[in-house]
Amino acid sequence: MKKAILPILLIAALVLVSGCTQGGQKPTTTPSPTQTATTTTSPTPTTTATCPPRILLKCDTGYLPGVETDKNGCEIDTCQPGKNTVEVTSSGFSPSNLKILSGEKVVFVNVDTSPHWPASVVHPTHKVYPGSDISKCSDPVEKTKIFDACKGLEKQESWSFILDEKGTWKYHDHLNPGSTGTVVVE
Ligand SMILES: [Cu+2]
Repeated sequence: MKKAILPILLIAALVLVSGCTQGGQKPTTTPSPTQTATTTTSPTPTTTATCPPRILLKCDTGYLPGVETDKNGCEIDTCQPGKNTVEVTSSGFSPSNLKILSGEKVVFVNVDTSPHWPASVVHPTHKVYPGSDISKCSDPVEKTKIFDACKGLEKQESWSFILDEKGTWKYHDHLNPGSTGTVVVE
């Protein structure tokens, strides 16, 4: 009996071993990981590529930030003259007629390359607006209370004045007395 069982056990053991080695090889066949890495990201069409980048503008005294649309439909940031801003150009004051309420401030900005000197009429004494007088320009305190820039404004320089007195007030450019403008204070 013993002799007959031994070969059977040996064969059974061999089958088991070979079965184990075969089965042990199976896990070595790694699953193909190529299925997950195939999502193609196509670049989205850039419809805004032609518009320049928006920037945060810091506007000068007398100007307010605004937005305009150019011919390409792009929004562009701009600085526009404020409600009571008078630009001084080579051809005069713009606007040359301004209507304000008593106590409001008017800002004069020289947008010309040569200097301009806004001041109350009448040239050369500048005494029409109440309290104004060109002789007060030498007093550092008094000159802040008169309708007179007391100097030529350089390019891009601004000067502002609060008008409290109601009425129609004419002013001029002291460096070019023929250039005049009007502020109506209501
Ligand atoms: Cu003058």
